[in-house]
Amino acid sequence: MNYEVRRQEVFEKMEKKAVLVLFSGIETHVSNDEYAPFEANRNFFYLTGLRRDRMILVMDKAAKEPKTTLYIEEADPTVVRWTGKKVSVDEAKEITGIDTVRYIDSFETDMNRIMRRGDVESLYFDCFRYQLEDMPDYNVIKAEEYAKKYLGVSIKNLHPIVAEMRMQKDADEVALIKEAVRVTDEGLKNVLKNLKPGQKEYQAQADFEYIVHYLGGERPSFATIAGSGINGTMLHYETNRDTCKDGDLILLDLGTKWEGYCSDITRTYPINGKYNERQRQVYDIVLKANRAVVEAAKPGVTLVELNDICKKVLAEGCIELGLIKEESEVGKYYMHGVAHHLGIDVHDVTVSSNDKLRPGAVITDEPGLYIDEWEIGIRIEDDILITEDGCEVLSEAIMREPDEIETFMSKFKEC
Ligand SMILES: [Mn+2]
Repeated sequence: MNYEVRRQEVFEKMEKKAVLVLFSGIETHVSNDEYAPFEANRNFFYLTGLRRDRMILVMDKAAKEPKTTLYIEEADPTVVRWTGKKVSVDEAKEITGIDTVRYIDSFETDMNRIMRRGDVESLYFDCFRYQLEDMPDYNVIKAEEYAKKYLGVSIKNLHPIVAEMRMQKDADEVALIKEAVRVTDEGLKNVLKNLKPGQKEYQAQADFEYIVHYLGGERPSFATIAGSGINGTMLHYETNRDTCKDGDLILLDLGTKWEGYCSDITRTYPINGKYNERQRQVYDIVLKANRAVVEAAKPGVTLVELNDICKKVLAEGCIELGLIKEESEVGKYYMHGVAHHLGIDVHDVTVSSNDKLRPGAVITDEPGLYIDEWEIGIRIEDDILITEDGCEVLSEAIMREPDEIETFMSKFKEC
């Protein structure tokens, strides 16, 4: 990964007399001595390749020569004994390409020295907040601290600058998403090999997640959804405690995290190995919508337009099945968007859903129909890379044709 190139782009987009201060973050306390698994600030990871806590990236554009400094924690032998190795100065230099790496205890003094120069007019922090009612992120807390400490210096938000960059993936990033997709494919095959009436939804989840870990994925990229029967109609069902019944479908929405990058795939399988007629009719409509989005996905198109194309196919299908009379009623059976960006986050940064897609964008393609009265929930989700003149389905190899799925399942039926 060329983190140097990314930082250079940030330098160019920053105002002239500005300094960027970006924290990787600190662990979130759960209770007693338990901490939530650490997740580094995504923009910090994007600009450095590092994902540990207590690191700080400082990019000083106001200095005579623009200067980048990385601060890391010094390895304390006692802490290392209990919690494992820390990144060393040499490793940090090697990964990030930053020449100046200093220990974190000199950060405050260094910052004071920079601010005393008197030439810094603005400070950039990652001020992103998903929802205002969320607990403020560590970077937001720090931004507020500095705003109070250095009155008269304006606080700028780094997030839109990096978000814009993160929306187009480079070849290295695409390669990582492809790996995440490949592991997900293997995981889904393992689910299919074992799927049978009477098993629990959490067992399908376990069959998938075993492969994720066995093949070296970091972890599932989000809480695995394994919803059988009516549970398949609940969009973010993740209880996974019910029994898979003969004649029902199971909807599996899942993914793998691979070196920081996510896949996000959904497949809907017949628990007993065969789709019944009605399930197949609904499945074919959803598949048609999935393929229509693949046909339409290219530079210049927006996520909103892709969703309109998807909705039209689903609506026509629902009219044919007698579920609705007019296209406008399709919202009764399809209530989410067909696509979102995918990358370091499963729902990756998006400046606006009305922005025209550019080459390098990686998005999902996930039409679905959720028919409570028939206890049928079907979603077919693929991951797509926008290319110069169209798109590449990164998950093309993951079985989605009903015949192919049935044939595959029949090979593993107990005789
Ligand atoms: Mn998705």
